[in-house]
Amino acid sequence: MKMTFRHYGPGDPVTLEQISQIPVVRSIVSAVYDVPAGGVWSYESINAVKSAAAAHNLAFEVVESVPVPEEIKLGAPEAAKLIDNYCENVRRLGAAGVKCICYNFMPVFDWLRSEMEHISPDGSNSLAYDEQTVLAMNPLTGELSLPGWDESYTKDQLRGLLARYESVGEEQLWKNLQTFLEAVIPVAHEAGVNMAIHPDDPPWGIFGLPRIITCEKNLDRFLSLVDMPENGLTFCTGSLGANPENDLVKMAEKYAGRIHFAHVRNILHTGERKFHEVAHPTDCGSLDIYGIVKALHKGGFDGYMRPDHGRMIWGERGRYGYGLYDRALGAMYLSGLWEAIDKENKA
Ligand code: DNO
Repeated sequence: MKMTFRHYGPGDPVTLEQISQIPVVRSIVSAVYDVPAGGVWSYESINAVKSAAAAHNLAFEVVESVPVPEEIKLGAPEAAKLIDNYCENVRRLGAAGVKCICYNFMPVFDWLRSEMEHISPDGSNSLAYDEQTVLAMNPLTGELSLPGWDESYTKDQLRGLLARYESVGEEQLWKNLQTFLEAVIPVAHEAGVNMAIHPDDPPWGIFGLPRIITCEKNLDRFLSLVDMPENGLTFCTGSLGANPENDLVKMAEKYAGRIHFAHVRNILHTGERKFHEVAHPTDCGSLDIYGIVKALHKGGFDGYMRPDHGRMIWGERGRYGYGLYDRALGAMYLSGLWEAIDKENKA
């Protein structure tokens, strides 16, 4: 297991120096942010991320994300050209030493939350999701302001995009995903890169849009679309765990060999399709983080791990979910679990 930490580039209030001072972290997880989705990343920009990390003794082995443009998810006529661009990015990143690329296949909206500063009794705050609140918002009136969503769409563009998805149901989305994988995975194989799809967050359809990377049955189907080791998963416990029917301990062990990247965080369920994010340890939430890490170890997990969204604690302000302090505590907790489990198994 290789512990990593996400960094959003030069504009991130969390510095590379701070990350390098977390004792267990050896690589950053980052991306090139100066090219819109669908474009080819320049060698200069890729190398700039790499050398900035190297200046702090950090590797740059994981990219999150190379975004998949909507035209690919829609299976639009421009998809073939955009898939070529995507393949070129995979080649360039492989050549630069990147070993793992995280991406997702969620139509229009990336991860969704209804509240950015849910206050806990201890004064910390975190991200929360309440389906009732989300459904009461109309994405077309600008009421919706969500962390993972590209708000650069104008209302008209968004209306147009949602209309184009009206004819794309789950089965069509599966087909478009298969077309994408059949082109990209052989290139990833050549480039020495593992592709790791991120599950949908939350793992169910929303605003009438299909979502398919949601549960064990669908992960089985996903892995069989192109049955090569490079076609793998980002095992995001908070995303999959939003549905209590997902047995994460079972899934962690079952998929360990195809999990290239683990996003480990905890959430507390407070109602039907209602939860908020909590500190990483098992006792703080509804997910058995110890059981999950143990299952990954048992399954032979050998990929990258990162602490995922943290709370805002100690007065920190910054990018929602991506402050320094609570994620650093998470990195320490997770690597402590890993060390103990690993040593017990070798004893
Ligand atoms: C949330 C993240 C996601 C993730 C993308 C992967 O914090 O895990 O935004 O980066 O969905 O493409």
